[in-house]
Order: sequence, then C-alpha cells, then structure tokens
Amino acid sequence: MRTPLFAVVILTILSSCNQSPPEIACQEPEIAPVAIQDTIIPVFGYRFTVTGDFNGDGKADTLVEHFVDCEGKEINKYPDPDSDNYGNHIRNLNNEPMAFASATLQGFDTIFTGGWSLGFDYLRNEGDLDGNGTDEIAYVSNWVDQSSLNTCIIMTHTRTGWKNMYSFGIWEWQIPPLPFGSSTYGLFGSTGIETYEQDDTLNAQLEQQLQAFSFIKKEKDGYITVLMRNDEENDSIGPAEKVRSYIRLRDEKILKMDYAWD
Ligand SMILES: [Ca+2]
Ligand SMILES: [Ca+2]
Repeated sequence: MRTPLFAVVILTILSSCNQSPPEIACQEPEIAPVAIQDTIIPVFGYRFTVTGDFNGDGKADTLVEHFVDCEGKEINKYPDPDSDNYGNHIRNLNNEPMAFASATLQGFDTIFTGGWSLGFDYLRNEGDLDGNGTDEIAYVSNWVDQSSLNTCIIMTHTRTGWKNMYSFGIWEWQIPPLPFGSSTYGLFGSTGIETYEQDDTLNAQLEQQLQAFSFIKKEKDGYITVLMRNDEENDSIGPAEKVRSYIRLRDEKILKMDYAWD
C-alpha cells in the first residue's frame, strides 16, 4: 500500500521538529561552502597589527588581529573545507565569533567581527577623523560567502568601548591582496584564493601596498571622503560603480557624491 505524499511530508516535518538543538556549540554548524578551491592547501594567512592613540592619552596603543579555532589556537585563515574541521573555524566553544582584534593595553574592548567570518580583510588606523584627540580605525570582515559585496566600518573608542562611527558599502576587490594568501574575485564574487606563503619579497611588497591603501581620506575635522560602492549597482566589477562621497560625520550626511573612475 502506498503512503500518501502528504503523510510523508507531515511525518518529515514532525520528525525535524522533534530534533533537539545540539548541546555543544562547538559542533560543526551547517554553513554554505566557502569559495575555496578543493586543491588548495590550508593557508595560515595574514594577521593585521595596527598602532595608534585610540584612547587619546598620548601613548601608542596596539590592536592585533586573532583568528582562532574552537580551542583558542591561532589557525588557518583559508582552511581546506575537505580536510580541516571547518565548522570549528567559525564558532568557538561559547558560540562566539572567533575572528577578533584585541588590544595589548587593558581597558580596551575587543573588536569582534561577528557572524560567519574568516578574519579581517582590512584593519587600519585612519587617524583622528573627528578631531577629538583619538585615532579611529576602519575594518572589513571576510564573510563566509561568495559575494564580493561588503561593508567598511569606522570605529571610534569611547569611555564605554568601541563605537560604530560610520559604515559604507564596498566591494572586496577594492582591497589590495593580503600577504601570504588572499581571496580572488571574478565577475560575480569570490572565486578562490591565491597563496604566496613562500615568497618573502612579494609578501613584503603586498604588506607595503596594503598599508598604503585606504578607502577614507580626511578632509578636515569631522569631514571625510570615502570611496564607496554605489548601492544601486549589483555584484559586478567596473570602475563606474565606485562613488566618491563627501561625508559629515556628525550626522553621517552625504554632502556630495560623484563617480570615481580610478
Ligand atoms: Ca593611547
Ligand atoms: Ca577621534
């Protein structure tokens, strides 16, 4: 006797509803496959270090990127999804994001990227953008996805910790390649990674290029120009989709915008 289709559907729904959530958050979660070629070897990848006076006390502070696994060990930023315990790269035992930047000085919040992140794509001291005596930082998280759409976030340190000052859309292909290994991009997003682990000369050049790059230019205290994504465009590559926007930080108002061709 054939089982009616609707009965099968109901039984399937009921059985899935009865599944209790995993007790250990460290178990491998269900995630979309990342854009990494099957043939690559795991790559440790670059770790950002930025210095600046983020609390305005006149002394230099240092922020260091960490990318750790479920057990808190620094681990490959570009894992092999077939051989690494890939789920453990994403969440730690407390089910917290494990890509973060911490300060060497006590009294600073740790900056967590949050979400499904494979570390920072970008982290930079942007200088004292608002002129209050503290340096601001900008960062971009490398999300576990195949899209090259992303967001650059400007953070400022206050008495109560790091605070989002301004954020704007970017394409990941705007960011220079990272030393040691970096994502590559095609017409519709991430296509894989390139690795340069063994080439010290090239890595030094890539680091120099990365440190010289910024989306942000300070015009005067409280006013910046950013090279942002035109949100009306889709996930494609082309210089016309970049726009240069003049922004007043106090109210996050875009005062002027034009297409950027370089
Ligand atoms: Ca300081
Ligand atoms: Ca400041």
